[in-house]
Amino acid sequence: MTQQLTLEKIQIRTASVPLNRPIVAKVGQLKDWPLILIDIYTKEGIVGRSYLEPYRQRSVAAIVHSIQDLADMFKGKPLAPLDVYAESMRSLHLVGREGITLIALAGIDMAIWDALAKAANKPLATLLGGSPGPIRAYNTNGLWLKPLDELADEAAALVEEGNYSAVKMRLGRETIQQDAQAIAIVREAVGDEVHIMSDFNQGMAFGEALLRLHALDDHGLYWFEEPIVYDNIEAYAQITREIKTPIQIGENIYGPREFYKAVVAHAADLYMPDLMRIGGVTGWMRSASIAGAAGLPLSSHLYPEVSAHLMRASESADWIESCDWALPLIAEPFEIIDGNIIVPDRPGSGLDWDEDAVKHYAI
Ligand code: SMN
Ligand code: MG
Repeated sequence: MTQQLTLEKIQIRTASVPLNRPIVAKVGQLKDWPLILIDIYTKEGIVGRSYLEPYRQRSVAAIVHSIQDLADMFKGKPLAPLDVYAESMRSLHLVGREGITLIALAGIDMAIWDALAKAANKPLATLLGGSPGPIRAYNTNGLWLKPLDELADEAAALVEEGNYSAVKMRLGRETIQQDAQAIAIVREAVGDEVHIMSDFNQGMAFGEALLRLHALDDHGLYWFEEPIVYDNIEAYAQITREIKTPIQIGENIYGPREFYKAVVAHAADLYMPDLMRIGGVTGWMRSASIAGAAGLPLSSHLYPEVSAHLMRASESADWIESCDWALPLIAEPFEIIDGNIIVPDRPGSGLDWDEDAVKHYAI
C-alpha cells in the first residue's frame, strides 16, 4: 500500500539574496530577491519542500502568516493535496480566492506534492505520469531596461551561459525607436538562429500598446509578453486579434478558473503560468489540462525546478523560463544541457536547501 503521509509540522524560513543582474523593469527595480522556504515535516519522516518568490520584502510577513494559518488546519491530518486545496479555498474564499490566499496555498501544495513523490520514491514528473528528461529553456536572467550599449555583451553572455537557443529581453523604453534599436542590437549579438522573447511587464496603456506592438510586429520577436495590465482580458483579446507576433500572458493569472476565463476570451496565443499564482502543482495541472484541450502552448514563469517536472506532464508544454534567482539557496541546482533544463531523476521535485546559504541570507 502507498505510504500515507500525515502533517506533523511546518517550518518556514525567509531569506533575501542579491541578484546577479538587478531587475530593471517597467514594474520596478529590484536588487535583492526575497524568498520564503517551506519545509513540511510528516509523521512518517518525509520532508516536503517548496519555495515562494514574493518580489517585495514587505509582503513576506503577511504571506508567512497565511501559510502558518493554513498549515494549522491540516496538522495531524492525511496529506492529500486536492483535499487541502479545496478545504483551504473554502476557509479563505470569503477574504478572496486570489492574492495571498492562493499564494499561501500554492506554497503548501508544492511542498505536499514533493513529499508525496518522495514517499513514492519517484521524481514528481513520474508520479504525475510523465518521466524525467529535458525541457527546452530560454534564458531570462538579464536584458532588462538597461542602457542600449550594454545589451550586446549581455545578450551574447546569456546565450553562452547554457548554450541556449532562446533569450528574453525587456521592452517598454521611452520611445518606440529605442525599443526597435534594442531589438536590433540583441538580434545582431545573438545571430539569426536564437529566438528572442520580449516582455513589457504590463508597462503600457492599451492605446500605446496597440501603436507600439503594430510598429514592432515585424521585428522578428518570438512573443510579446504582458504588453498591458494583466487583468484587462478584453483588451488582450483585441491585441491578440490584431497583432501577428504571438501574445504571451499568464504569470499573473490566479488559479485555474481565471486561467479558463482567459482561454475562453482568447486573451492570448501563449500562456505561461507562475506556480505561486496558479495554485501550485494542483493549480498548474488543472490549468495544463485546459491549455492542452484548447491547443494552447504552455510555458512557465519562474520556479524552474518544479515547473520542469510539470512541463514533462503537460500536454502542450512549450518553453521553460530558466532563471537563476533562487539558486544561491538551492543545494543541487538543475542541470542545463544545450539549452534544455534536465528534470533530475531523483525522488520529489529535487529541491534541497544549502543550509549555510539559508543562514547567511536569512531575513
Ligand atoms: C518577471 C517579473 C517579475 C520578476 C522577475 C521577472 C518577468 C518574467 O515578468 O516574465 O520573467
Ligand atoms: Mg513576464
